Formats: sequence, structure tokens, C-alpha cells
Amino acid sequence: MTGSVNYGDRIPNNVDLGRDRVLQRALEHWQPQYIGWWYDMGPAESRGYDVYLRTAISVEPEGWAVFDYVKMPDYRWGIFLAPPEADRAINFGVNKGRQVWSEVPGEYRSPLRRLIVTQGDTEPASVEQQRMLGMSCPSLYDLRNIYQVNVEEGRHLWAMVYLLHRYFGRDGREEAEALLERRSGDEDNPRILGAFNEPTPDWLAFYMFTFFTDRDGKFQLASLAESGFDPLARTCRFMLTEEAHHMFVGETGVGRIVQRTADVMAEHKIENPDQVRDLGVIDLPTIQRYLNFHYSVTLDLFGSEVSSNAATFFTNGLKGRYHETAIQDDHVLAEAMYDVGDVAGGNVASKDVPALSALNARLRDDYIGEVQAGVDRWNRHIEHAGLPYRLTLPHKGFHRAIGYFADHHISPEGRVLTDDEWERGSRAWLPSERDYAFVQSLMSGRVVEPGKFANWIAPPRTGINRQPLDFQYVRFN
Ligand code: BYC
Repeated sequence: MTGSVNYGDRIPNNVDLGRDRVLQRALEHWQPQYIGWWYDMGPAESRGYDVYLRTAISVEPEGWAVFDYVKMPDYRWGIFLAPPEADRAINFGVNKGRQVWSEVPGEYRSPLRRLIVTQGDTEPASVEQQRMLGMSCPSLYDLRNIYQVNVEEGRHLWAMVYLLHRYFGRDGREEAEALLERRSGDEDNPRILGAFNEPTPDWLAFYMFTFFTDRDGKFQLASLAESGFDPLARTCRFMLTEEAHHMFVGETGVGRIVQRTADVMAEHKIENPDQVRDLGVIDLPTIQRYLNFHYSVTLDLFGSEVSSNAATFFTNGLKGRYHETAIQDDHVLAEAMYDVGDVAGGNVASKDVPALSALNARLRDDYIGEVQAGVDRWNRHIEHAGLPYRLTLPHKGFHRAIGYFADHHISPEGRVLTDDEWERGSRAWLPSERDYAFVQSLMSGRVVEPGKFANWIAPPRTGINRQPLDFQYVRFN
């Protein structure tokens, strides 16, 4: 096994696929179904475009990617695992100290399959959600970035499908087929997790999604990268290197929208949202409402505050905490407690529970810390423009559908509300039909002249791979 990728094979890989003919044939059978799914559900009308994409050529830290024009259906989707670590041991739970597993232990087959399927399901879901956005891109630079994100989500699906085919026999092959059959938002056969069935109707939603929801991906992948099932850990380690670009796209995308709005407000000395809209940029309260929505549906992705599933995953060494190996404790959590928060006596209060049962809550709190830092960076654009407005993260109980808070209405400030108060308030806190219609009205066509950007977004600071901003990132042919 090497770091470099074998592009001579029909399915590029660094797992010596050619040595396992049965597996290779099974994946070659799945491949045309995948391409069929890509044609049906991948980026609309993009088949013949040449897109300036990066492709993995090696999993080594240096030079793992090359940039070139590629037609997306010809993208070299494949199977890449980070190199194995010699003598790696399981770092947590009851199996702590034992050698990691290179095959699936029989007793953990079902929970491991479930984790891999849940992870895998999110990848095609996000491509489906973003399918139409190329038709309203604000620039060639942004168009290229969404396509890069889409092809890499496709590759992340390949990563999970490889694990299913290689380690889970017939069940795994069936699950791999089902991953191509579920559809985001479909009433009869939806994607598994809630946020992946929500529409991504416009570019503000796309950037919020890549900032908030892709970052859940980062935290979940980092937890799975600690797994005692070594092939899962290694594939997640490589996926994390690709994920970093997606979050860059989200953070800078929202940041550029905020910057443009703040600059226009300062230039024209206006703060009234209607006047701001009249100048063709997105008012800050609308950005705040989108933030509230995407943040809250993403918090749901971490699961219930108290979860026996999470405790079982951890105890058995299948899914660790964020940066598990670097944490200084017993890695067994026999005695530790954790504050998960709860609603008691009409108020949000703290509540300590055994830390082992609170692993979802802990991962969510780690995530919230990182998200807050990004929001602080967005606020700097507003501050620089000399405006008093600030974007804020709502309380973690706000607008939740999973966990303790799902049975309560919580205001963005963390106050427990009556149904009536919620009914009235939520209109100001979540995007309305009018907000969506306004944002859509700004994005009715696409901007494709090299170096030009739509009025509602600032240009980025630099191009991709040191190319100039007026580079032809996509050729439409
Ligand atoms: N929606 O004990 P509970 C990414 C279900 S994103 C619907 O609370 P658990 C990406 C749950 O399945 C990262 N259902 O939760 C980002 C369970 O169902 P069953 C994706 C939900 O199991 C952008 C029941 O409720 N990766 O990569 O501790 C673009 C009770 O569950 C939801 C992963 O999620 C929900 N939000 O944890 C592209 C990692 N939440 O079994 C990609 C793998 C919970 O009773 N998954 N349920 O039928 C996991 O680790 C866990 O499955 C979860 C849930 C953290 C998701």
C-alpha cells in the first residue's frame, strides 16, 4: 500500500484494488449506477463544461492535488485511504490499548454499518440539494467552487461505498445501492438526517450550508477518524483534507456577502433593511435569519443530548470524541459528568449527566466554539464599515427538532416561550417566504464573464491555485 494513486485502473485507488477481483467487479458494477445518479442528480446542465478542478494524485500531505480542466462526469472518483500508522492502538473505550481492527469485528458489524451508511448518505444528499445553483452563480470563481465541492462530495460517497463493499458483504452492497436511491427531500424515500432534506434554494443558503453543515461533517469525520476500525479511520483522515476547502468556501462566501452589504450601507449611510434591499444587496437581518436556520438544523445533526447510541459507539471504540487522542483523561469516561442543559421550571437550566451518555452534546459544544469564531470574523466586516449591527448565534435550544429542546420553544436569547410567543417571534427569527423571494430575485441569472461578480457579493481576495480573479475557471464550450 502506498500513498500514490493508481490512475491506470478504471477506479483510481491506493488500496491495491486490482488484487481483489471480486471487490473490483462489485465496484465496477456500482460505478455506472453512480454515474447515472450523477447525470440525474448532479449539477444541472453541466455535463459538457470544462471545470478547473483539483484531483487527488496522492494522499501524502505534500502535493496531494493537481489542478486542471476536467469535465465533471470524467472526474477520477476513486478510493483513497490515508497511510496506515504502524502499531496504532484503539485509544478509548473498553477496547482501549488493543491493536486497531483491520477487519470488522463480528459483534460491531451492525453499529459500524449504520455509522458508515449515515455518513455516506449525507454526501450525495448535499449534491442533490445544490443541483440547481450553477444556474444562478455570482461568478465563474464561485461556480468552480461549488463544482469542486460537488465532485468531492461524490468522492466521499465513494469512500463510504468502498467500506461497505469491502467489509460488509451482501448487506454492504445493498446499502451502497440504497445510497443512490434515496433522494433529498423525497417524501417516500428521503435522506436519513433532517438537514439533508432541506432545500438549498439560493447561494446565501449554499454558503450557510457549507459553513455550518459541512463543519458538522468535519467534526463527525474527526470523531470517526479516531475509530478502532482502522479502514474507517484512515478514509476519514483523508476526507478531512478535502473538507477543509468546503468550509473555506462557506466562510468566505458568507463573509463576502456580509462585506458587500456592509460596504454599501456605509457608502450610502443607510441602515433600514428595505433601503438596503433597494440597492440590490442582502440586508443584515435577512443574513441573520438564514444563519439562525442553518445553525439550528445543523445542531440537530449531532443527535440527542443524551444518547445510548453514542455511548455504545464510544465504549466499543467505534467513534471517538473530537481529537480524542489529544484529550487528557482516562478515555473511558467511567466517572465523568457533563452539563447538557435542560428546560426546568420554565427556564433553561444546567443539568449534569454521565459524560458517556452526553457525547453528542459534547461534540456539539466543540462545534459551537469553532462556529462562533467564524461568526466573529464575519462581524469584523460590519465593524470595519463602522456599523453597529452584529450577527449572533442563537441559543443552542432555538428551533430544534432533535433532543431535549425539541419539545420546547426557545428564543434566540435562550428564553423559554409559550406557543403564542413562538408563533409571533419566529417570523422575525427565521427566513420568511418574502426573504427567500427577495434573495432569489437577486439571483435570477448567472454571472459568467471572467472577473465579474454579482452586485450582492464582494470579490474574494485571491483566486484559486494562485490564478487571477479573471481566470476562466469554467469553460462552457
Ligand atoms: N435527523 O441517539 P440519537 C457531512 C436519529 S455531515 C434525523 O439521538 P445518535 C456532510 C438517529 O439516527 C456528517 N434523524 O442519535 C456535511 C436515531 O435513529 P434510530 C454526517 C436523526 O445515533 C455537508 C434516533 O434519531 N456524519 O458529512 O447518537 C455536506 C436517535 O438518535 C437526527 C454523521 O452523522 C437528525 N438530525 O447520533 C456533505 C456521522 N439525529 O437509530 C456531508 C455518523 C438523530 O433510532 N452518524 N437522528 O432509527 C452518527 O454518528 C449518528 O448517527 C448521529 C446521530 C450523530 C447522526
